[in-house]
Amino acid sequence: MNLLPLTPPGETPLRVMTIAGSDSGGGAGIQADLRTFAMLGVHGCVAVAAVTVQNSLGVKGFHELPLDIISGQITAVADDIGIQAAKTGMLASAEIIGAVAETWQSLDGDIPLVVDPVCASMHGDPLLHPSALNSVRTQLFPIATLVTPNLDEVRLITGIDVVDASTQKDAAKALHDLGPKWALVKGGHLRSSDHSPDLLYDGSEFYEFTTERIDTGHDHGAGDTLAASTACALAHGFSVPDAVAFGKSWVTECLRAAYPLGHGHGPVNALFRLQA
Ligand code: PXL
Repeated sequence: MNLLPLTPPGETPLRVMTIAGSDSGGGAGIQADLRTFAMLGVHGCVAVAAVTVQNSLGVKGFHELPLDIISGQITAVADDIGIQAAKTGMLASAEIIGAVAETWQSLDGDIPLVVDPVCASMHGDPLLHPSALNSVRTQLFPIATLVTPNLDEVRLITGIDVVDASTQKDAAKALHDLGPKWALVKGGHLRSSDHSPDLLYDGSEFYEFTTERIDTGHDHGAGDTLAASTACALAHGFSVPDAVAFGKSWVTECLRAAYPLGHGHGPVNALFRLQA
């Protein structure tokens, strides 16, 4: 695959921020985002929103950080270091979403923001209080350049059960109606057994992305890695369709190299280029 342009040694790379949750098992969340940022040659910055207690078998609990600490991380970095793109992941509560949205809107410039509306872990453990869904719709989506829900998140946010190409289009329209510039409906296990069709919509045109499906039991962090790599491409000035195409190809390679870890689900592997 083609990688993103790299920065010469000693020069400052582009800066991309993740506003998300920590995964103690290292597979998803901030840990996955930083691996992808590093492997794509950008400088990763972090606003920790919550700390999860988890391993490969599931999430045992989480602790939310104080709102001023979350907002403070974002403004401290933006005011000094500067960021060219960001992504959100696990934001846990309506209060955190409100603080992140308000802080984001106070920043100078029109910085691309990828919103991955994380609601639950792959084991079904909640990562967002159900009472926060309305804040996702009314506060988080309107500030997004791109939203990247999976099919479970689409159902929770829009009420639409995506079962075929037509309902996938309906969902893309319903998501776009909530205010993001672009909506990506990730196909997951939809339609075909060896391909994973994702549908991107900007309010007027549909773009379909079909990449090879990699069937692995180890796909922890796949959604985070797609959003993180897409944010890196946006930082480089890619158009949203080109950035999504790049993110899809990056996560496909990470899935191909996924490995077992612990007694449950292993993670996608953004370090695949460092291996034997
Ligand atoms: O993959 C979604 C995700 C995001 N962020 C954190 C997570 C998970 C899934 O478990 O733990 C912190």
